[in-house]
Parts: sequence; structure tokens; C-alpha cells
Amino acid sequence: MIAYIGLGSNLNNPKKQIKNAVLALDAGEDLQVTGLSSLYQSPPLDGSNQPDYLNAICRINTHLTALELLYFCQRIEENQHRIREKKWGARTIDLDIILYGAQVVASKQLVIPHPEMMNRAFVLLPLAEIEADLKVPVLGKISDLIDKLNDFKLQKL
Ligand code: A4P
Ligand code: MG
Repeated sequence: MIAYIGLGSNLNNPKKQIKNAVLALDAGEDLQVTGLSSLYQSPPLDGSNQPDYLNAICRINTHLTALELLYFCQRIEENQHRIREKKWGARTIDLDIILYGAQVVASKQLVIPHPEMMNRAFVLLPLAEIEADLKVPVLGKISDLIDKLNDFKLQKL
């Protein structure tokens, strides 16, 4: 199955957090990382006084189910948080499943396509960078979704 994971970080060397998470995703037998976007910088969504985020999207190939993939991502988050938690008391990496093949999931634990993806330039632009002709289940063509975005502040690094 081909899936797309969104990575985000705004604490404790975000560039390194994202790099480490990609390495951790690719480390086991269950999953291969087959594509990675550039890094994109943007202010926090809630406009609060936090550092800017760095975001990226990676494409993976996996035989894990969507739920197994979620647990795997959460384990990576925990590993990278633990180090940080003592020092900073905040989370430094966020792994969201954006798409899992053409599958549509709506459970308590998991919603795919990611319910906020169409509103987030930091998801859509890196996704289009690695998959320009993507058709998103339910939502339609990625290029159309990008056209519909409201004003956004996003800088490709
Ligand atoms: N969950 C449901 N669907 C999914 C999915 N498709 N992928 C559930 C991953 N998780 C999914 O997530 C909370 C619960 O969502 C999980 O237990 C899972 O069962 P979390 O990552 O533990 O908590 P969170 O990150 O605080 O919440 P959430 O909703 O992921 O936050 P967001 O919406 O990702 O917002 N601004 C910029 N510029 N860039 C960012 O990346 N990110 C956030 C976090 C805010 N502002 C941002 C950015
Ligand atoms: Mg999350």
C-alpha cells in the first residue's frame, strides 16, 4: 500500500526531528520511505506565540494496516518526545497519516484522508511536490485543492 505521512515540528531542532522521524520510519522491514518533499516553514495555525513550524510529507510503501501504521507513527513520536520531554516539556514531532491508498477511514482513532488536509498549505504543497497528479479520495485533484486554499504564509526552504 502507498501512503503519505505528514511530518511537523517546531521545537528542539525541527530539521533534525523531521530527519530522525524519516529515518525511523524507514528503519524496519515493515515500511519503506519512497519519497520525501522539501521542508516548508510556516507560523503556527493558531497564531500563538510559538516558534514557526517546519513541515514535510513523505511517501511510503507498507504492508501495515492503517491502524498498525498509526501505532508505528505514535511509537516514533513517543521516542522523539521522551528525549525532549525532560528538557523542554513539549512535543517536537507530529506524524499524521494524510492518505492511505484510496482508503477512507472514519473511526474514533483514525480519520483518513486527514480531516484538515484541505485547509493546510503545509500539507497540500509538499504533497503536490512529490505527487503532482494525485487524486485525493473524496476531495478530488490536489491542484484544485491548492487553488481553493485561502491566503497562507508558507516558505519552501
Ligand atoms: N488521529 C485521527 N486521525 C489521524 C490521522 N489521520 N493521523 C488521532 C494521525 N492521527 C490521527 O493526535 C491526536 C489523535 O488523532 C491521535 O490519538 C489519533 O488517534 P496527536 O498527534 O496525538 O495530537 P495533536 O498533534 O495535538 O493533535 P492533532 O489533531 O494531530 O494536531 P494537528 O491538527 O496536527 O495540529 N501549524 C503549522 N504551521 N504546522 C503544523 O504542523 N500542527 C499543529 C498540530 C498545529 N499548528 C501547526 C501544525
Ligand atoms: Mg498529530
